[in-house]
Amino acid sequence: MSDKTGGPGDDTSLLTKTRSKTQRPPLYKVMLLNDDYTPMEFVVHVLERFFGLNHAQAFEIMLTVHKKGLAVVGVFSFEVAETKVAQVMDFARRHQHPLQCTMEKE
Ligand code: TYC
Repeated sequence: MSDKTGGPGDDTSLLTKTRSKTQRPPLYKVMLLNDDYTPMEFVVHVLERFFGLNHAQAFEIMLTVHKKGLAVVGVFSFEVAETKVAQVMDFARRHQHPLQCTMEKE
């Protein structure tokens, strides 16, 4: 019997599958910027409080920012990164320190 039923295999376009690579959600680097006024202890406290670092890790990253001008403090999903930046900026503002925290797509 001829295959004119409109069933599978009748239309060649149905055989063209779009191959889509598995999509990973984009990640965002959260960075701390150096300035001349924010006390070192305050920065260490911020890193412990908002990024879950222990004192030694926090001190090391603070020193990297102090010496190099900036450092990545963590990599997160967009929403988590946005929340961390907002928390740090708000905490710094409330303590009247000019500390800056930014995020950038990885
Ligand atoms: N440079 C500051 C000082 O000498 C310390 C500092 C470190 C400030 C890291 C901001 O993100 C920063 N007091």
